[in-house]
Amino acid sequence: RILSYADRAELPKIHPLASTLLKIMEEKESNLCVSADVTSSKELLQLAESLGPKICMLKTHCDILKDFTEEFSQKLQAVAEEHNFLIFEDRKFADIGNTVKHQYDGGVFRISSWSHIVNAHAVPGPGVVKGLSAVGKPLGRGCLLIAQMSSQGSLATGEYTQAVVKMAEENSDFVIGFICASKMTEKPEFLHMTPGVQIKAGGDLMGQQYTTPEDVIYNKGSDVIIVGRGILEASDRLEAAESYRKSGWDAYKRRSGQSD
Ligand code: UP6
Repeated sequence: RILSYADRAELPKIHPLASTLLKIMEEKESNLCVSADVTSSKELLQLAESLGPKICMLKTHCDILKDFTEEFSQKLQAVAEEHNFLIFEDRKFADIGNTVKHQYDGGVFRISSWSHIVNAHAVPGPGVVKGLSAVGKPLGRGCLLIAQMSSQGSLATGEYTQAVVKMAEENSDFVIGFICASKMTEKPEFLHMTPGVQIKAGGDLMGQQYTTPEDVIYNKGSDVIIVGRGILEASDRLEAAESYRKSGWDAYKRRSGQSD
């Protein structure tokens, strides 16, 4: 039997943002993060509005939008508040601290102004976390470190993955968890989020590999499923989102011993 999301939200050492997310998950009965990989800001806002009630988090790639504006980012924040989900900009920062500080805070996107959560590769060493933290920590933001990737031939394995976990544990004032395939640490303060999820296992033609919500949550012990094309390419996106939400939630209930 494992701690429930609600129990983990109350842990003494929990990061406030992780606690917020865990409470949202429990309240909305959703461990689903939709990956809103669309190229028009209007479509992204429509997605956020319609799928908002089903999700705990919405993941963006702001640099694939053809028409990103500050107004769009303000609208997205309003929808996130309305439907009670967090925004995760999947920027995958991977440079020296001083550079990522500017990339996070500045440029056209001003990511720190609208995204609750960002992520980073650990490959530059702890400086990348220091740089992001300098911007994000005063704003109450949080960061995920990429410990593993879903793509075929990923180099983020073995000792590298272990070193990422250590880096997260040493920076728990800003790092709230991992992008990973399975549970990385027994420390229940950390959140595990897994991309490469579809109802049917398989992959795409560019190395993506899929596992099922059940496998990710129940067998691998992750916390959040990240789903893009499994929902975006469905004929009815809302119905697909509900089916992923239910699969993810049922798997969590089984894993935490709250059902049979
Ligand atoms: N993503 C992965 N694998 C990783 C890390 N991130 O797929 O290891 C991201 C992709 C995409 C989403 O950038 O936005 O998760 C997965 O989309 P999909 O469900 O359509 O494959």
